[in-house]
Amino acid sequence: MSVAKSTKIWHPELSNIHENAQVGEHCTIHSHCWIGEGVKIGNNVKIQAFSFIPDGVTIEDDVFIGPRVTFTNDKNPPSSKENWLPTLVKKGASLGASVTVVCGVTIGENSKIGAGAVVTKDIPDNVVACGVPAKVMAGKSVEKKTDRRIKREPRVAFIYPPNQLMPIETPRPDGSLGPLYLAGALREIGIEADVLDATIGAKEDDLKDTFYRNEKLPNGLVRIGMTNERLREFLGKGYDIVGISSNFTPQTNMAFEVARIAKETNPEAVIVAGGINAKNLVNRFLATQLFDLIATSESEETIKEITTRVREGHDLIGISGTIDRNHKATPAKLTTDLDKLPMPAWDKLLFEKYDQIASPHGVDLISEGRYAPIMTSRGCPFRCEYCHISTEKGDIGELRLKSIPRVLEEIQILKSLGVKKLFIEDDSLLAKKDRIKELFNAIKGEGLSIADVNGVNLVHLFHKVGNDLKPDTDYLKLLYDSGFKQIVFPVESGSQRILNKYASAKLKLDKMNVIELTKQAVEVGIQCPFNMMIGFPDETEEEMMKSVDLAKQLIDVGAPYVTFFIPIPFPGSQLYNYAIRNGHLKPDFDPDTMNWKNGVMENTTVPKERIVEIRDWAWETVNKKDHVLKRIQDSMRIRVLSLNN
Ligand code: B12
Ligand code: SF4
Repeated sequence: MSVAKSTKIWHPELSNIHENAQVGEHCTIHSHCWIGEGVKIGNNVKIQAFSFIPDGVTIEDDVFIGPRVTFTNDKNPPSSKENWLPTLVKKGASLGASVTVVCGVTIGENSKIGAGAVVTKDIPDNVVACGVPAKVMAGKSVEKKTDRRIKREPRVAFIYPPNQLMPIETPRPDGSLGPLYLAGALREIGIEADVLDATIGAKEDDLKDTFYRNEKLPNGLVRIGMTNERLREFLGKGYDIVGISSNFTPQTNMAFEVARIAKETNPEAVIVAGGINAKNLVNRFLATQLFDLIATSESEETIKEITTRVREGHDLIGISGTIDRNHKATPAKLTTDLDKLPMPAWDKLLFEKYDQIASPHGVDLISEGRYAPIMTSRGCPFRCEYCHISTEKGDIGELRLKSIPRVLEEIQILKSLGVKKLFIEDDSLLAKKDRIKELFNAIKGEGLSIADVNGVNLVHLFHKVGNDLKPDTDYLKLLYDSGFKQIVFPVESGSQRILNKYASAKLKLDKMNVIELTKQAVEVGIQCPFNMMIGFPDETEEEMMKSVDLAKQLIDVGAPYVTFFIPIPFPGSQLYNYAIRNGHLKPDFDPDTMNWKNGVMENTTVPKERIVEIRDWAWETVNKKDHVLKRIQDSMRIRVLSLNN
């Protein structure tokens, strides 16, 4: 432990001061105190008996901590360390006896907290706060006016950055839901934001200059979407707030590029990033010095708060669900009632452009009419190691459902915009069978086609017959009748050990006969391609072969094709934490390489080069020749289109 010599610990044998804690000069620590790993305590700090100060707490100089003061560091205990939130007590603050501090807050300079208070929010400088939860009773308010005050309504743009792909990858347009929900939220406070999917471009852009433009980048990837010059022109309209969505790690540098251009065009603009990737690479994002805030959660409320602050000329300190430039985190408020979410601003999607590019989710070049993304729920009951949900339990990973009337209302809006095909983007669409039955019975008559490529878990397609689990044919029929012509089945692996260890044991191969399920689905009329994953850190070749064998059997009974993915340890997943801990991934990994067509992890049981070989061999061996050819042709066709244009 690093404790300055001038510091007095009254009864060292009765306190627990972790060896990695730092305690400055001239402090006093009374008996029975717990000071955890990584705690930082400045100079002249007084800590009275029985205080609990865990990892994540920083206490600046001249602070007084009364007896029995309790700090916390975990909002949803027990959760893993990455989810813990830091707490800061600023210089000269004084905490009375038995104060409890809920983690993730800052207690301002020279402020006093009355005995017994429970601090749940930031406390400004120079105030007195008391009560449960602690409220400011006296002193000045911290909310400083800034020179950001503007005389008109703030102009806001949400940008989905251009994409950079491996040359063998097929580009797909990304009419992402995130920016649409955020624009919908701002509508509720009277602000019309612009939404730009930079892979497609703005109204005046031609697809040949955006989606069908292939620019070879020095990193070996191919960039699709608007050029920097066009982005500069677009951002030159003078936005006060530029929100950048970053869900995908391989796109990280594209998000930085957009932020750099936004900063260059308007140095005064507030630049905010959000999305699964941004929140999990927050240090990298902030290290660029380009971002004012990183959103750390679902942000419908957060974006309203940010915009209101800018509108009123206030600073950006302590906005819920953000981390600011000083790495100060303010917890988000979780939206549990999804019916209260704003309506996504689908009308801001440039449908006439998407109409020219069929399927948003792959290489389906035959257009089935206008499509749009929709979500009927958020979160998932499972927690697969390779998915961000695995670290978000107790938070946005929890399954939350929209009511049936709300979903039907959304569908009517989409129909009024000419949408014919819904892409359901739920993490786990079928999780509540009765609800889905009710929903799909209601949708049946709407004449829509439906596809789902993400959120189907096979367990929900079985039902109990006596003591056995059998494919639920009536359910499959209902799905078909409601418009589901294709469902991607995520079998993930032919090895039960791999399924148990990495995929929430969500499939029990001995109890759920996926061959039988495929037969039934095909009979009902549902096309069911499968996804497999091979190349987990400790997966053996033998286990991979089990997946290949199962895949062959699935093709034999009518699956149109099976895709083999190599698991990528995406930031925010348990697999990422595991990979970093066990030397499969370096903490300073290059996000440009985090592509599922690559073997990314080092020191795996089967070396990554061999995994890539097996993946390519498996794909060609398992799938029918005409499918393999079609995939290559489709992807070539897109590339050729772009070359011709
Ligand atoms: C739908 C979806 C898709 C769709 C559409 C993608 C798209 N562009 O929208 C399709 C099927 C195409 C897709 C494909 C893939 N996907 Co996907 N997909 C999702 C999914 C399930 C939902 C995304 C979504 O629309 N959410 C709903 C909206 C409302 O939420 P949101 O975007 O997160 O936005 C909210 C907040 O994040 C925040 N926010 C977001 N942006 C911003 C910006 C600002 C300024 C602020 C303030 C806040 C903010 O506020 C928003 C509103 O609450 C997510 C998992 C998830 N639950 O997020 C995975 C996810 C994004 N996909 C993932 C992956 C791996 C893939 C694929 C690589 C899979 C594959 N093997 O092919 C491909 C790659 C596609 C590509 N473009 O390169 C990973 C990404 C991991 C990573 N770090 O890279 C995720 C996180 C799932 C996982 N495994 O963990 N995907
Ligand atoms: S079932 Fe899908 S959404 Fe749910 S935790 Fe697993 S990978 Fe994530």
